[in-house]
Amino acid sequence: MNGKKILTVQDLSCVGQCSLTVALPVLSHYGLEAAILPTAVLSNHTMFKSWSYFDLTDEIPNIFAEWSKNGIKFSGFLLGYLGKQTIMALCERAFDEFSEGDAPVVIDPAFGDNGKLYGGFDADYVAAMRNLLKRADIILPNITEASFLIGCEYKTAYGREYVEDIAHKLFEMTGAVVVITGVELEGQIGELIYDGKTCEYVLSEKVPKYSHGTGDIFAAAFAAKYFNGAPLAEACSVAGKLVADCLKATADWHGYGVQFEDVLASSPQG
Ligand code: PXL
Repeated sequence: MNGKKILTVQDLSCVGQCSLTVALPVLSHYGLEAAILPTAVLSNHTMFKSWSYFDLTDEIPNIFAEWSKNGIKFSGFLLGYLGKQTIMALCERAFDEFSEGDAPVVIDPAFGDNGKLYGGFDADYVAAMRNLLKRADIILPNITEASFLIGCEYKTAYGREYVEDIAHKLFEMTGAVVVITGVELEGQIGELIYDGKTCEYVLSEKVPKYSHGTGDIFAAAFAAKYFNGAPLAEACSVAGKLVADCLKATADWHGYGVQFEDVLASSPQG
């Protein structure tokens, strides 16, 4: 236990191996105290045929009031699926009121994949996210989210120039270190890290399987390693390997998230 308390802000999907049900075990595995701010309670995530959605915007100010009274502060923030623009304003309040020193902020925009927005999101949500990302130290968009954020064509086949151009534009837009996830190049998959000066790729074997929820595992493991002091490339490579191992362990019939439990239990901690 390293004593760092991290606030992760995401939805609580009761079923579906995503968002908080992934972030909590992963952050704990890496020795961080995981505090949560649930943005909404869903019956299951939105890749199912239907879902119920209970938005928690109205409750969050009450939670904040108690955190203030109890002097609660966090050493880092990890944001995932937020659901509504109203939650974004509350995240900004959380950074202002509950940050221990200059606690780093990692934001996964978590609004789309495979060239499409997730159900329930629209252009206004993307515009609001553009603004929120300015408060981040590190952002973790996939290619879909990056293309919506900067308004460029979404491509499935591309070269380094396409990815690096996106990274430059996102850096200009947000001022945050950009980690583009799910970059597929030369038969491999991984990330491009751009810190405003240099581009660094962390690519490895592509497991030929798609599963929902891989982005959430990646974000939680990446953020945990980063909050523990790992260099960004190492955080990417640990998180990327975890995702690959989890995908391999996931049964073909499974259908809703990656079966990460056994892999996480046997992977190195800290
Ligand atoms: O994995 C991203 C995610 C998180 N939370 C909810 C989702 C999704 C993706 O569809 O629906 C509720």
